[in-house]
Amino acid sequence: MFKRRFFLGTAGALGAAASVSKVALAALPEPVLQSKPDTMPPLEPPNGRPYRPVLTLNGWTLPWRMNNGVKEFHLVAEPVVREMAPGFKAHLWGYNGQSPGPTLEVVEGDRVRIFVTNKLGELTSVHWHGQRLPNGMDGVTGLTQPGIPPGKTFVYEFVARRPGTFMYHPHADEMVQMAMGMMGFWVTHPKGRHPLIDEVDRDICFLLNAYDIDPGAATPKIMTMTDFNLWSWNSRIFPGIDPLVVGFKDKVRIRIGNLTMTNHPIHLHGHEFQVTGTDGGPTPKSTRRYDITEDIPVGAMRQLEFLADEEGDWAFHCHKSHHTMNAMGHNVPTLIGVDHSGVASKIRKLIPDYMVMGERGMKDMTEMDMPLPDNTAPMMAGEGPFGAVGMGGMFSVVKVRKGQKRGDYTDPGWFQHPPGTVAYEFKGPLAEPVHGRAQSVGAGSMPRAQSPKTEVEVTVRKPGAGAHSNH
Ligand SMILES: [Cu+2]
Repeated sequence: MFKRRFFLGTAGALGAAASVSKVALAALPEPVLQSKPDTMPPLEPPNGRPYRPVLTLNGWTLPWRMNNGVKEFHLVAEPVVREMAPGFKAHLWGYNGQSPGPTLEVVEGDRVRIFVTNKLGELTSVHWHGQRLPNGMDGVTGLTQPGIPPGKTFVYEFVARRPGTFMYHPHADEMVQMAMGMMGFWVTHPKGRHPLIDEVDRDICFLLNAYDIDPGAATPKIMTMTDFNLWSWNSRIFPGIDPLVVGFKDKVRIRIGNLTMTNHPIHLHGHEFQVTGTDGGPTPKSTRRYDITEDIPVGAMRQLEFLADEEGDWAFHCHKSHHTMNAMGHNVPTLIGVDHSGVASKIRKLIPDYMVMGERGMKDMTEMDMPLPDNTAPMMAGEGPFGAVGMGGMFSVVKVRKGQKRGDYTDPGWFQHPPGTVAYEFKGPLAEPVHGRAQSVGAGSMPRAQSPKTEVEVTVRKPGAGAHSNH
């Protein structure tokens, strides 16, 4: 009797131990990590309400676990090494192995439980930017919750009440944690047909972010307010940003969130889009107009939608020209039109790596074999089918292709232009310039009160026809 009890007891204890560990495992979904900066295919929902998933540019969607009808995710805030472009790795902070963190995808009405484990050396929290939720789930350290201490895990739980495009980021030491790359995307799909949300063939999302990393260094300078030198999409810089691959005649939605400290006029070539959604949700149809550039304010999301009905490789970029360049010194005089032939070779005898910048413009730099410090992105790069593209930062290509199968985002290569449809060189004789329009109708809006004794001419350095023509 005693013996039997003893054995039962042991078996019971073992069983209990086993079930305890199972419960412990069940309580916390195992964190899924990502080690690559590649664009991962959309995550088809294995359970729950169906939807057509998004593609995260140079990113991925976090798998979840269903637990009694609740979608459970596990985010791990931690230091990460992010390859921002081939040959250039940055030491950032992020979630689950990458910066930005994984995209969270749910359906309107889903009950969501997110475990957040803090593997940083300081407090953090996660704010679910744009969500309707109980105040205590809003993730503002000190205001709606204590910060998550290092090594601890907090649980957020709420119902995804409205469909749309959202973001998440810390609300704890934001200046440091966001400058270090802590942010992620969130998409809530509508639970059925929605009058303002169209079904699309391609749904692509990414965040705008910015870093200040000295050439040769790997860790962002966190005190920077305005003078960032790396303008990135999902912590990638051109030419490291993947193309946006779509099929001919596809309806395409691009969702963009801005977590930098300045606005970005995002510009698409060859098509007109409509803004179908903002932070506040889907835009009323009466407000929609066609456009080709949309300024994305700080802390805001925009959904751009267009019909991809022009084949080709279409540039897609921020229209601030300094945002399509990578790290560079800003205190560089404009030397356009200045002849410095022979100067560089003299200086190079003293400073072996010296080169003169930008005699004919800056693009020459792309094609020069300039030695770079280790772990530095070239200021301008990219090798296109017609030569150097000379870009950096927030630049990519929308590739519109016939025969690109639904769900296939693999790079189809360069566009094969039909004969006679590429700009070409004119080889005839050049005509002499004529000053054709002699009579003007404008003379300023008012006479000026005082004039200088002699006329002043601002000296503009223009490139001459020949290298020595302006001396
Ligand atoms: Cu920009």
